[in-house]
Amino acid sequence: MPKLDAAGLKRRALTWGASLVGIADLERLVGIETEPAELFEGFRRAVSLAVRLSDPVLDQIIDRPTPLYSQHYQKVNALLDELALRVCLAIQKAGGRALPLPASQILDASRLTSYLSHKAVAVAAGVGWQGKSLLVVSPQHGPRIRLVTVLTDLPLEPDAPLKNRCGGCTACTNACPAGAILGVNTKNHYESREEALRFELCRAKVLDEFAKLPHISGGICGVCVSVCPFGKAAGRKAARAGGRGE
Ligand code: B12
Repeated sequence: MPKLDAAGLKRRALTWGASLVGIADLERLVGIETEPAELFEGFRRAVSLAVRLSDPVLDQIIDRPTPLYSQHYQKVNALLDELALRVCLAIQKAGGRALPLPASQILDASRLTSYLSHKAVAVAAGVGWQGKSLLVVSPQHGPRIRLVTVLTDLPLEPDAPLKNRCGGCTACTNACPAGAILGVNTKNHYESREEALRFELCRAKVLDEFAKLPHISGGICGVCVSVCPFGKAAGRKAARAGGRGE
């Protein structure tokens, strides 16, 4: 049986098109909502994979989603699902069990939830911190990443979570077209999404208004993704120098 360790799996995922990869110890995620409740049974780790979005596509988003972003969103979701499948197959070939979860499938349309929160996994896997926008903000690309998760029983070396670096920034709060982001910081993660977001305002803007715009499919907006200084070129430079938000 070929041996597969965390470093080897990460190397392979990066060559398949992942931009960031982290490993979460499922112990860190005990108690999060999953569907079904026993989703983690028989698994020990979650592999969090992120694909970076195109900067020019995101830079065009000012106060609503664009048709270009709508198309990009679908293609990135397809790549994420393929990455999760490839990681699953590599783990199975090494003798492990692996469960790839879909990038963007909504299971409960009234509560707007899925199998599990890819953001919670990414935070536990050290891919980024949970920002005031409720999004995962990575040091390398800010929130300009989309996420997917693969559960496994392989005892891969887990990564450590990152420190929140939003600091006093109010960019997402000021820009949100729904006025939904409260601007409350969190040290590790929010206990409920209502702690960070007037959820109903976000939902109504995205699903009742933006989803009816021409050439826009799926529940997309992108404004809080676009404005985050960590995702912009200048913010990335400052983040590398350790200067922003600390
Ligand atoms: C349903 C859904 C929506 C709904 C509801 C959004 C919401 N705020 O919950 C709607 C359609 C409105 C929506 C909007 C958006 N979405 Co959306 N959405 C999802 C989806 C499919 C399911 C989310 C879910 O089940 N949430 C359930 C709640 C309860 O979980 P949660 O808020 O994520 O986390 C909770 C707990 O897990 C816990 N927690 C969080 N972190 C941690 C960490 C640890 C260690 C622990 C113990 C607990 C913990 O606290 C939270 C509050 O209870 C996910 C994909 C997925 N499967 O994750 C994408 C996802 C969250 N969406 C995403 C994006 C980008 C967006 C939009 C920007 C739209 C767009 N694409 O342009 C907006 C942003 C809105 C916002 N600021 O939150 C990305 C986020 C990427 C990132 N960088 O963070 C995801 C992950 C899709 C993806 N595959 O990348 N979305």
